[in-house]
Amino acid sequence: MTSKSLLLTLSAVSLALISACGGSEPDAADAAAETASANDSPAQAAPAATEPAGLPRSESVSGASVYFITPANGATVSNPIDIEFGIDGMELVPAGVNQPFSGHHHLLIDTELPPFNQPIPADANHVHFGDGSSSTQITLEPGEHKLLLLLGDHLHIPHDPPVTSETITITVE
Ligand SMILES: [Cu+2]
Repeated sequence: MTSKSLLLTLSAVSLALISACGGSEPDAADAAAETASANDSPAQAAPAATEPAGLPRSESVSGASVYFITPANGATVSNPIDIEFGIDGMELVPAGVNQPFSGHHHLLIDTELPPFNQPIPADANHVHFGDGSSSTQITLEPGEHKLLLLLGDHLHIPHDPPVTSETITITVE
C-alpha cells in the first residue's frame, strides 16, 4: 500500500514535470518554475496568514488536561502496547455529541500537534477515539516512539485553548 501510494505520487510528479516541460519555450518554463518556487517560500512560512479565520473552536475549561495513565514516560514496553488515557476538567463524550466542555481523545503517534483551527487528521499517526473510549492496544515497530494526546470536540477540532498531554517517549522491545 505504501509503495502503491509512492508510485502514485511519483506518477503525479512525473505528470507535473511533463506538463511543466511540455512548453515550446523551455527557458520561459524554467523561469516560471523559479518564480513559482521563489513565491512559495514566504507563503509556506506564514500559512496561517493566508488562511481564513478557520473553523470555530469549542471552549475548554481553564486548566483542563489529558494525560497517559499508562504507559509511563520512558517505559520499555512490548507489543501489543496497552494505552490508557486520563482526562481532567472536561467530559469524555463520543464524537458528534455537541456538549459544552466535552470531547474525545486523539492519540498522536510520532508526530507533532496538528493545526488547532481544523479537524484533527485521521491516519496512522492520528488515531481518533470517537466512541468516547479511554484505552486501546496498539502495535508499533521496535524502537523509540513518541506519544501525545489531544482532545477534540464534536467535530474533531481541538479546543480553545487546546487540551493536550505532555509528549511521552516509550521504547518498544
Ligand atoms: Cu476525533
